[in-house]
Amino acid sequence: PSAIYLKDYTVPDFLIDKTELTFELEEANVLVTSRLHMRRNALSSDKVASLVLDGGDEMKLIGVAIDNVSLSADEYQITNQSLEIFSAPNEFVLTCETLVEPQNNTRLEGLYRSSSMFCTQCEAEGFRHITYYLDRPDVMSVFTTTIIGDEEKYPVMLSNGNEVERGKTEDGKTVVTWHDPFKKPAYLFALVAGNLAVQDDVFKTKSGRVVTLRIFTEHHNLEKVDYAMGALKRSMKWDEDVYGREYDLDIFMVVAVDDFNMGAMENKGLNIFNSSCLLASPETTTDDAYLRIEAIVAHEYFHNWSGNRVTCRDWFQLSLKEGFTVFRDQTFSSDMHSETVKRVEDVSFLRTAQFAEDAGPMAHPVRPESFIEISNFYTLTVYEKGSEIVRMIYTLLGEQAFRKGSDLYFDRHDGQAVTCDDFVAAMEDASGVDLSQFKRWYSQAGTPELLFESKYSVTDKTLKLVVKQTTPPTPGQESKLPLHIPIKLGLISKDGNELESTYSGETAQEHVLHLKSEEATFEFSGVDSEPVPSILRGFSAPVKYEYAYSTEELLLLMSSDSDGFNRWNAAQQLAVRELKSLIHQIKNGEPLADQSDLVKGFKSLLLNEELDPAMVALILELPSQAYLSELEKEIDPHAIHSALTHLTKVIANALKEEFSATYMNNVESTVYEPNAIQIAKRALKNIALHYWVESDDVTALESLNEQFSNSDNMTDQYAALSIAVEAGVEKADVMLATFYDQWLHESLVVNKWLTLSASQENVDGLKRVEELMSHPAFDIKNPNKVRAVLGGMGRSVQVFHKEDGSGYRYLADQIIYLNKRNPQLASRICTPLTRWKKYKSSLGDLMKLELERIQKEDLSKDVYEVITKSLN
Ligand code: B3K
Ligand code: ZN
Repeated sequence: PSAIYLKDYTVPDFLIDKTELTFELEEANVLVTSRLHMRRNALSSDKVASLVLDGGDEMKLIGVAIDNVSLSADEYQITNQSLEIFSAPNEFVLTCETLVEPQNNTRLEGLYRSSSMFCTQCEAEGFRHITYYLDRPDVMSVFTTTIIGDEEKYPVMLSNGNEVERGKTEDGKTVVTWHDPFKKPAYLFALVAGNLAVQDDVFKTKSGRVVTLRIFTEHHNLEKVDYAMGALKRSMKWDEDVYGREYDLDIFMVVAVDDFNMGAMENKGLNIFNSSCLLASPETTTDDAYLRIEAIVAHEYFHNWSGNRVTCRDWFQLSLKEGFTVFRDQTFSSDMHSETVKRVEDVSFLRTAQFAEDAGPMAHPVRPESFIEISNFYTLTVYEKGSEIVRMIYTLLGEQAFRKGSDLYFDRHDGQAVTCDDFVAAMEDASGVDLSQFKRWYSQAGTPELLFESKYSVTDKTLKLVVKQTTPPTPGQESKLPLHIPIKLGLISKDGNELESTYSGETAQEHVLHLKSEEATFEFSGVDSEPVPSILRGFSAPVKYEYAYSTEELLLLMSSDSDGFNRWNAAQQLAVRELKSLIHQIKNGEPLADQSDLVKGFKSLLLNEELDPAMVALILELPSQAYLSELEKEIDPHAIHSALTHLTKVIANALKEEFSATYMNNVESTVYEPNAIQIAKRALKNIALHYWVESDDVTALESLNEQFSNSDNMTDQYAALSIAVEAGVEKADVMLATFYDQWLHESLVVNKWLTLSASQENVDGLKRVEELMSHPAFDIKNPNKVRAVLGGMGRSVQVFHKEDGSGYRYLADQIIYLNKRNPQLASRICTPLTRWKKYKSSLGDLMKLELERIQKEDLSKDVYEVITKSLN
């Protein structure tokens, strides 16, 4: 396999104005006929005669014709990735007939079957597995799709756009034709057929058009779509209010499928969802899942403008649509719920997972310069860091200019396939802000590191803040240039008040500093007393930073900072310090500290009833194993795990009474609703229960049992079960078994059971994992189930990181098994092994051995790229 490069981009030699597709659905195969209205691209400099179309080797070409004249075998050539027609006219209709076998498609890209239905996944390069095509996003075409099938088996037959015709064939089959008036790249094509139930609704747009909304599921799931429907309507309204974007077709359809490689897909007018990201009911869905469903429904809907109406020129520009759309969905969720809570959750995820990616062998810029397999680049960097870039532009421009910029972008590029540079240019043109240096964020990989030092002068009442920035080297990028980094900052007095200060002529309590050079000094005057700086408020840039806060200063920020994000962050920093020193003690066989400065801070949080319970719950949560791993120079997973367990116990024992009282005070008797107030109370109640149980109080165990057995909602039941499993309480196994028996008919709940069962800490846990993988509830063809078990196993330090390497070997076996069957999934589950260099050598060496073993196989492009880059 070889890499392709952004620098080699050229415009397509041919264009496809119209695409007419016919699908004849049969059980054994599907005959696809395409009629492509093509012409030469006047902008192409290449005047070669031949036309090269993309196509996968599992398709069978039945016939090919130009202007209805069949081509003979010497007029074209098929390779395993393309169809070359040696001589093509300037303008013509190309007809292709291909035969595909969806029931044998285990890769879940192109046309495949999930349960009994037909469905598609075409992004990024799946369409070429349906028919030969110019499968690249800058070839945009108007699609008309006809589906022919047996009405009994496929009463529902859907494609993009509006249904324009319906009839019968001579042999009694149903024929449905869909037409999508908006031109689009093939990656946005979709087809669904099956015996599905539907829920209808309507949305009236701001200009008064009535749009039909339809959510399709398998019949037994129909009662689980209400929440998604509500989320969809909220998203449509929000996009009108906040971005002025109205929906553009008469119908918007969403379909839930069980077998899906990722979360969901924004096909024009016909979104397809992994059922785990769409279906919800109080009894089966946790609060977190409700919030995720709302965010994903919004994300896919928002793509209608940021992605579909304006799309990407090439896949290197993926963040153009993904980074922007993540920013849009994050802001939406923040507007629907709590801004601070949402920000904390997003940053916590970014710092844990994206920072780790940026420090690993797959590190790449938000706009990558090369790739072997594009599927590997649907990454946290492209999505989450990409969103942070858009957020920084928002910070630099301010709300109004940003809106002007987005209006200009949508206006200027409607119907086009464009680049990240075009996005930035629209922002610059609308605002007059110079973003030329800022654009380095798109091309430089790695997480920048900032070092802050401050000096206060009592006599002048000035504060000098010295900031240095560096970005560590990443594969292929040895040295980095300084970035333009917006730093939002406030100053807090020692008694906890916000201080005013004057910076660059402006007097305010908060300033945005522009760090552009490797080192800069910012001077604030009129600072009445020596302040504690509140740095990087709201996490105004995706960077790591250091400032030598004393413990007292962190406790002060934790209780008094007006910036909620930084209150949380101060608690995190304190916890990280204590955990790091515990890790150190563990590694050196020293006795472990049995006191914690966090206790004081946590106690005042628990006793203060004025505070937002959601914030308190977040602050009480210790940094995760994964986040601590990211921070460590050399990861010793066992030491990190022991440190976390120890600190949890210290806090639990010191605040037993407070946790039990907090638990009791937050037990709700009202009917479950996934609203912000209830979610917050449940979060606080359940983290209190977690500590309380860890204190080994017998009454805590009674409450745990009671909550597990009698909750009317999955959030509380699952919280009780997870706490039992994590704390290793005696009854954990019995509870797991009870849980399975209760929910064995609910596949999505069974997945949660698989995860928890696989994550149990136990040195012999691998046996359990093996049992789960051969359990009747398991299905290797279903990516959710594979991720549930292997993801669960990955969380267990004693199973995955067992010193004999058996955990790594087991994961490698699964990668090898899935490599050809589902390359996208196989490549994703490689991630934990790719970080081998960061682990202490006794573990890292074992991981490396497994990577080398995988490398010897005949690898798919997906797995090949990840394994080779990791071993480099
Ligand atoms: N655009 C899709 C992701 C497609 C992934 C292809 N491997 C979902 C989303 O980001 O909205
Ligand atoms: Zn997306």
